[in-house]
Amino acid sequence: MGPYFVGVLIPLMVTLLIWNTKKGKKRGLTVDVGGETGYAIRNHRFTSPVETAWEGVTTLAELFEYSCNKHTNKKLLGTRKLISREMETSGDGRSFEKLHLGDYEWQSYGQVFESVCNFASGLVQLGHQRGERAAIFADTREEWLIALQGCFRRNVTVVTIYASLGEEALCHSFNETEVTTVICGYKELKKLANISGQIDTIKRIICMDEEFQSDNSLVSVSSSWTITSFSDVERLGRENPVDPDLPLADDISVIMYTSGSTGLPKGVVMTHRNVLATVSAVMTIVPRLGSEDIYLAYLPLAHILELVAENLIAAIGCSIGYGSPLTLTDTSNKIKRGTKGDASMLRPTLMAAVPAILDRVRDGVHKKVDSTGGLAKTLFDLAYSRRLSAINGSWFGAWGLERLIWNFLVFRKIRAILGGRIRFILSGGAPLSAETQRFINICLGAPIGQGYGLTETCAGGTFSEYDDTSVGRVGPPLPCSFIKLVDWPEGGYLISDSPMPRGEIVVGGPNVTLGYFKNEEKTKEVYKVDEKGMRWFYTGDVGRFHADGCLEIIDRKKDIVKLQHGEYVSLGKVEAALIISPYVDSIMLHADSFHSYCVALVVASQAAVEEWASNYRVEYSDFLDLCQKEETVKEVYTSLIKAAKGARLEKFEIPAKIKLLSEAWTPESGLVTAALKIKREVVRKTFSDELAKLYSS
Ligand SMILES: *[C@@H]1O[C@H](CO)[C@@H](O)[C@H](O)[C@H]1NC(C)=O
Ligand SMILES: *[C@@H]1O[C@H](CO)[C@@H](O)[C@H](O)[C@H]1NC(C)=O
Ligand SMILES: *[C@@H]1O[C@H](CO)[C@@H](O)[C@H](O)[C@H]1NC(C)=O
Ligand SMILES: *[C@@H]1O[C@H](CO)[C@@H](O)[C@H](O)[C@H]1NC(C)=O
Ligand SMILES: CC(=O)N[C@H]1CO[C@H](CO)[C@@H](O)[C@@H]1O
Repeated sequence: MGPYFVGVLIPLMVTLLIWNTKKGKKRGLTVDVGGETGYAIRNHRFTSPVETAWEGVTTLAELFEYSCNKHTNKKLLGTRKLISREMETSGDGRSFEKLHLGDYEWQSYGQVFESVCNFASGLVQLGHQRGERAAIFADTREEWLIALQGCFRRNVTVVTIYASLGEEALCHSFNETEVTTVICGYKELKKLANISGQIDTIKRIICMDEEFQSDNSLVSVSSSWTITSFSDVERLGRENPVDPDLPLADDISVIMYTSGSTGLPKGVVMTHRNVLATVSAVMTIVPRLGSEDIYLAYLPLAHILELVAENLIAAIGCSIGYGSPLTLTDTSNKIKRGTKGDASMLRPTLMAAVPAILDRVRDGVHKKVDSTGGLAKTLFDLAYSRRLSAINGSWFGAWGLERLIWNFLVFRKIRAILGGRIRFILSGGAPLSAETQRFINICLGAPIGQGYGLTETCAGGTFSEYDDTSVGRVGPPLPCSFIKLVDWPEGGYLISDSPMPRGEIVVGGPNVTLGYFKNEEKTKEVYKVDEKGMRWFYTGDVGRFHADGCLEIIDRKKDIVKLQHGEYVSLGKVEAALIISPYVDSIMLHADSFHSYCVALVVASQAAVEEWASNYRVEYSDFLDLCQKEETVKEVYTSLIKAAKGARLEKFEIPAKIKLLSEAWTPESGLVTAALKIKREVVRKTFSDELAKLYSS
């Protein structure tokens, strides 16, 4: 549920147009708003929040129909043809699935619209009643978007769930929303069959893959559920068309279950108006979004960022080509060697990414350059530093022959990794490090910015502008949002702080969602309606506003803990400082008001620790054994202290003791979210014995 950040890369062509953009431009302006006293900022171009960018369009269903009528013969959805699926065995005997994928096969706007109408009619034929909810539980693929729009045409609220959530969360979400129809893939169907006893509201399943028809193990559930294939639903609808039952702006479009960092997931209730406001706001702020653009879709559609992005792309006549994180580039894990990854096949102009993926691109390039060595490395380093200093002065002063030469000699090959035509990237999930942001700027040849939003604000929040080359900030408010900082005295953040006002970030506007499904208590806690009727969401994040009206996220309220003697420890800040140590893969600091000092759980970086062990001839049987050795713990601890000193942490902020763990924290283990953020409560619970031991010994 944490904040997520949106980064932007923009075409060189556009940078030309705004050649004369001045430094020190005001991007956000103060504004008078109601509600709690604070320091409020609005977008510099819009005095009141934007609600829709298309005249007369008030719902996502209308927007889609309008676009399909306008762009009938253009390509909308593309999926790669599967040529073959092979198992490959690696040196250590483990086997991996490798895919050989062919070219994209496209459906036009007109064809997709027909599928959507057929699906909507088919849903009625299957017996889905008015007022009942449907869930979409699947990886990102074209059927997902067709099902979504199909449901919208029948005013069916769609419940979405992260495909990576555990069984408990799944039961909870389906039970709470009393879902009667689930639209899923074969993989997800098997998961559901496992827990069929616990979800009794489900009556029917629509399966996107045909494999289920030959799976005998599903016989046991077919008594309680009717399972129909996606194509049969479309056929049923084609043969028995039903009139649409279109929703209104304030009808609920999606209930989105987000993987909270604590407890069970919460369903965020979004109206058509909410989502449309964000789609419109992004539309108005991104220049030159045109129908020639091609978007590579592979992030989870159950995430608001991807949902907004795909609905926007489909509204303006662009094409969406589907891929997956494991088949993205030519060297991706699941791509058969010698065949093309999604990006080099599609050659997209737009894509969304999580920082983890951009980090991986960066690391991959560095590794490649380092291993090549010699002239190539010297050339790369030189090109990089020349471009860096050019960018530092002004993005726009960076033109000319030299740039063209570097692009030709060095950066062209890097751009080819993502197909060579990328001009814009939306990046979500976590803050992008300044270093990666710069790297992507330089190597992809376009500025990248960041934005900030949450599921609760329907991804509305801030979005940095294309001509802003600073790093570490998330831009001014989107046109659909007001952003207000309010005092948080306990944390030591005040709007009267100098040189910049600081405080908890509160987001208001038509983008703010209705609240949490069936959870009035929690909703009341974080949503407030002011005397003018505007809804405000209290994010729990702490930020500060720069003089030009751009926001910077500096802390998270929940992550600040008071120690026994009253000192406040910002867990996130300390972790960010300590993770610099090369021995650390993941780290979670623990502090509470019963103790006067902090402790930390540290997941060791296997490569770094083993390298140290071999350098110092430390004997060990396996990695677990190595992590339990006192000398290893001591070595890692010493390096943490060094990192802490480097970041000038206070004594009470430095963990007094650590526990070294050998197993990585992955989304599958449930210890981190899909965006790789630590789930503190879960980690605390899982390692409660270890934590207790750290305090008792
Ligand atoms: C859409 O469905 C909701 C929930 O069933 C209902 O309250 C609303 O009136 C419907 N809207 C229209 C326009 O029929
Ligand atoms: C879902 O609801 C059913 C019956 O209402 C109940 O038996 C089951 O325990 C619930 N499951 C969860 C995970 O809440
Ligand atoms: C079904 O449950 C069994 C045991 O509870 C588990 O081993 C298996 O992995 C589950 N299958 C799926 C597809 O989740
Ligand atoms: C870029 O400029 C900032 C100040 O504007 C300076 O602190 C930084 O060292 C510069 N970096 C490079 C690589 O020139
Ligand atoms: C649901 C919601 O938050 N609606 C608000 C949208 O924004 C307008 C102002 O533009 C408010 O008046 C609504 O209350």
